[in-house]
Amino acid sequence: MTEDRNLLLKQIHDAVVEFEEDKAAELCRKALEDGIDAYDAIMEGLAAGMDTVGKLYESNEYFVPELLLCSDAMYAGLDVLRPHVKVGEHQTAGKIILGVVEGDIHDIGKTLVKTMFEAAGWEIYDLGKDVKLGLFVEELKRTDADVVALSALMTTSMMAMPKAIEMIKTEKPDVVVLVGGAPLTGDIARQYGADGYARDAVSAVYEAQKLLQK
Ligand code: B1M
Repeated sequence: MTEDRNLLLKQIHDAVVEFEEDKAAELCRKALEDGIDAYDAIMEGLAAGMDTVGKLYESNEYFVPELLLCSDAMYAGLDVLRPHVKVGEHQTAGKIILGVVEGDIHDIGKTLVKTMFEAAGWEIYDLGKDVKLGLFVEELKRTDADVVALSALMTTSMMAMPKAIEMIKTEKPDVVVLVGGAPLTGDIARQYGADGYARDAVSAVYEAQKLLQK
């Protein structure tokens, strides 16, 4: 059983790496039929596949066109799995604004973060990617959200975060600002003035919840 599970997750991984969009979706449906937890299939299949893709990119075996095709395969699988993701049932939902900061178009991680908040019953205002900093403030004024979540995938784009946090806190000092993305750490988040940092999509929900309860 464990072997079958691991084989299927590996096949999902491979479908992303080999940019086989239809196969990725089909295998994800099979994973659900076989009773594999949707979140595990996302993380151990689809996200693990993107991780390998990243390594192939770094070693110059894959280039931008391959990355885009792999992202399409990963999204095809995510569309199947997303409605089935379960998070702890005792969460109290809130309102969250979510976006990738300006200059950065990497939105796969942000989409996973969104998925987890959606599954936990939060009201989400997704601003997408390459979001101008002022837009976070505009959306905060409009929605009076409890949390603003900023994602960045590049060491260059993450430098926009301190400015964004300052602008957001000026508008609403008690709003919780959460940051995440591969180049960030808890230390950097603190230096930037964020209230919290999460290293992955699941802990983002728990961190937001914890900070709101403070
Ligand atoms: Co590019 N890219 N990319 N890329 N890309 C990276 C990020 C890079 C590290 C590759 C490399 O050089 N080694 C590098 C950045 C280097 C740096 O830091 N300075 C890079 C570069 C340089 C670029 C371009 C400049 C390339 C070029 O055009 N010359 C360009 C950027 C353009 C721009 O943004 N202005 C570019 C473009 C692209 C594609 C469009 C082709 C594609 C993105 C497609 C898309 O997102 N729709 C792409 C991809 C796929 C990657 C890699 C291969 C994979 C990123 C990814 O999706 N990972 C990446 C290399 C790598 O990571 N090894 C790379 C999977 C995803 C699930 O993980 O996003 O980390 P991640 O999300 C995690 C956590 O970080 C966390 O939770 C998620 C899941 O648990 N998390 C949060 C994320 N946000 C969070 C927010 C939170 C909490 C947790 O709270 C708010």
